[in-house]
Amino acid sequence: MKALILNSGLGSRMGVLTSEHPKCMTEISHHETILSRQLRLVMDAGIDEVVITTGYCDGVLVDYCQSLDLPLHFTFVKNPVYDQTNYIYSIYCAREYLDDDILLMHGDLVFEQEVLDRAVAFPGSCMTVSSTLPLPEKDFKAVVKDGFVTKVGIEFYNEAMEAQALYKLQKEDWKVWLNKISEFCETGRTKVYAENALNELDGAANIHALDVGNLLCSEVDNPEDLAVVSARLKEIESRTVYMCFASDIIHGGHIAIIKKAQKLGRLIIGVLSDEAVASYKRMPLVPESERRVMFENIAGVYKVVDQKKLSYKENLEKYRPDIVVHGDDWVTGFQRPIRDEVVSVLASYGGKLVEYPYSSDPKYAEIDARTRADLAMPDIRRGRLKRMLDAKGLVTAMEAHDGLTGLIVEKTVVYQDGGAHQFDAMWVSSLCDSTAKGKPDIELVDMTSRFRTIEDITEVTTKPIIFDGDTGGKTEHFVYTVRSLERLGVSMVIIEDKTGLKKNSLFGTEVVQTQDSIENFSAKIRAGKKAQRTKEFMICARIESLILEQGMEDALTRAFAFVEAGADAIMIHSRKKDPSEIEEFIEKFRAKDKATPIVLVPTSFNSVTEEEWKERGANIIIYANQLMRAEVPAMQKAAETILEHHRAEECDAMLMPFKDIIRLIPEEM
Ligand code: SPV
Ligand code: MG
Repeated sequence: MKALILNSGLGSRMGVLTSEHPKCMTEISHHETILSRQLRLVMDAGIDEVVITTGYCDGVLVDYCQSLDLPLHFTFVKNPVYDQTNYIYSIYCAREYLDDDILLMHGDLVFEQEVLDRAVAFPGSCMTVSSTLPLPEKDFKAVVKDGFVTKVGIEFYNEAMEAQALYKLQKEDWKVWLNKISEFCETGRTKVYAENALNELDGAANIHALDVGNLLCSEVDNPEDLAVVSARLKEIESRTVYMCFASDIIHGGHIAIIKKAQKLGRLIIGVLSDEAVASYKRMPLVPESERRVMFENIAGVYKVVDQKKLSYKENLEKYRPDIVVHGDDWVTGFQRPIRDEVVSVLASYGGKLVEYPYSSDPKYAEIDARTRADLAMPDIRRGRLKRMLDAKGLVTAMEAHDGLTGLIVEKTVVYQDGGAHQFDAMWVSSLCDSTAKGKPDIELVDMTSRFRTIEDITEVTTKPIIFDGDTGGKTEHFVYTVRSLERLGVSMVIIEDKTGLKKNSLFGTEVVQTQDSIENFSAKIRAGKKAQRTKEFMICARIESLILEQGMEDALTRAFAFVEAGADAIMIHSRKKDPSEIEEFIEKFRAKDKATPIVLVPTSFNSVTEEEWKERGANIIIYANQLMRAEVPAMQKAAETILEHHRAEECDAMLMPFKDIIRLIPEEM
């Protein structure tokens, strides 16, 4: 497509403003003239061929265009009789260069970007009109019938709309009109508008009316027009546009939407906090502070701010952007409540939501898939638990004892309040790992086998892993375990302060269990920390004092001693239904230690919500065995039903079709 800009005229109504140059060189803002603005917008619309008709002060105009140093190819065509003819003749002079789709505009037209974008994107030929502006007395009006412009001139009032000489013309429509223009000029009708020729076509050129409503699209005929248009531009240029980004990788799709948004005004980018990103998709690979820098360095971004929550409300009320830009993917689906809130906040102050089609380009999906694959790698997976703790304050982990349960923890999502809720991490429980193998939870399943379980899980998932290390075994063995777990990409090992034949804590004092001494256990922690090679791996000390009824004081003394020995976190356990002893422990521990993460396994004391635990000062909530306890009765019931009926038909209703189970399994890693 070529742009054709008509600049031959005298512009005499501008007075002294056009004494030394053509009207199009009049300044409309402190940094732009009518022409330089037109050229910038034409360029942004992807057009690089510009034909300019000249006449009055043609040398000044040509020099000016060249001085702008734009990556545009110019063709200047002088109308030698510009002072005796109208622009119909200028077009005629340029006809040999106009063998393409044409974006035709008068040289004194000032319009905003959206007007041009809409014209260029319009599927057929079109002329810009406004159904909302009053009909002007002396300027162009278009007669519009069934959406088509049938006549253009200053004399039409019936079925007419205010119209501006900005056309996007497809080659075939333009050819019909240009032939008529030639016919006019060759028969001496050169003092009329080019539209007089159009009016004789009787609809042979299919020009649609493109209604741009109140968007700026005005010609500048005199100093009064100039003042009005300059004021409108000032207002347009101070418009702010808001977008929020959760992405940690910027690809071409993001840049394309950023560019579109920048055309609407000064772009403010909200960078979604790590906590909010983690709550709706996954812990970002790149932390918030780094993501800020990424966006700050994109050319033309006006400001980068933090967006703490998924909800835009706080930032919209603070920055009051004129426009919010988003992909149209949130019109349906779980983000809908977030969008609804944006719409209502914008409505409260007259802002507007602009949605662009969401790019489903497979190359962006591939980038996403590659990022996910990276998340599974040991070095990337290991550090994420610590970062999540820092970002979210409270992290949840669900038990996984094989690849399939790992996939359930990885993929189960519940959509609530515009967010997607999922588990942050996986717990590789000694109880469930042993039970899955039909063995008691007495450190009988050896480390080699336990590591195999971890590998089964890591092969198909990406979430961080907390490993139940039982007692950690002998200190001399524990140091090897630490290194092996680091290599496997595990984020945290929890070891309990018991010794001898360990039994599961849920048996409490019903079985013989021996608590380790503070000295021995502290030495084990110290040795583990010393053996550790990666900086993010964590060793958590689990205190069994409440399970073994040794009292609160003992629990607290041990907790502080183990932190002193280097424990990165403390797990306090209880098998009481009543959460009060755990609450008391947290309160007393937090009175002295505000920072060390507290881990809980609320299997028995399960009435307290995650939010309540967070408020009290807990940091990791482990759901230690619920998946195993859900699968065993379901399997038993299926087995019994088949035995009762001597066939499988009755059992079918309680089973999931295998094709649904298979959906969980990744096709390729
Ligand atoms: C496990 O899941 O193996 C645990 C937690 O150690 S508990 O069973 O509550 O002791
Ligand atoms: Mg255990």
